[in-house]
Amino acid sequence: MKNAGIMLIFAFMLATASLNFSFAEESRMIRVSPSYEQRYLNSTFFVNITFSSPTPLLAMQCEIKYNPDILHAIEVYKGNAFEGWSGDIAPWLIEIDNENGVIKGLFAYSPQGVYEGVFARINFIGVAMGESNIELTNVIAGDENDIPVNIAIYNGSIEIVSYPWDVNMDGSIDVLDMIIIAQHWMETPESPNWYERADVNNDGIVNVLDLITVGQHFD
Ligand SMILES: [Ca+2]
Ligand SMILES: [Ca+2]
Repeated sequence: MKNAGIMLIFAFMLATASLNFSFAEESRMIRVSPSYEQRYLNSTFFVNITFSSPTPLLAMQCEIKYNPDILHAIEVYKGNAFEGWSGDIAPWLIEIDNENGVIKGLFAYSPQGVYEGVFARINFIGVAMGESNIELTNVIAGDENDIPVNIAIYNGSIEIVSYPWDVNMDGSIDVLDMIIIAQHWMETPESPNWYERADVNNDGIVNVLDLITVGQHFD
């Protein structure tokens, strides 16, 4: 009876040990945040590179890839997690290459180690319609015991869409958008030349209300 009790405790300890282990492995991650979001053409926005780890990380580095036909990176900023930042001690290392869609030279470190937070913030602009992956590559992170540590990578994507009132999707809200509405005047989804984008307010008919919506958003 006593042996059975000990066996039970032993089995329980084994089970929790393996649980802890798998939890630790899965919870150390670096992540593109947001994982997916829609943004408007010609708008600027931030993408964060965040991380979390069951052991304090002393340092991290990575590169970031994106589709330069859809996104351009404007600037990279230090996150709130680590103390030291490549942009502060070696700004010449940070390279934003909007021809090839890659950001290089990002690293950060803290002597006492950090568990989680924002590694870097990237300011992008959407330059064309479509979806771009944002991929983390050449990720290296280290804690007190291991360099590198195993770390799961979660990439993200941004889809660039246009405002409904940018009828011709050229990034400007002007008289050209009004002309398209005029070309489809009083048409409905049953009309042979129905053009959904001309129905800016999405009420099933192209009329003066659509003109007003465009006019309210003129550049
Ligand atoms: Ca337009
Ligand atoms: Ca309408």
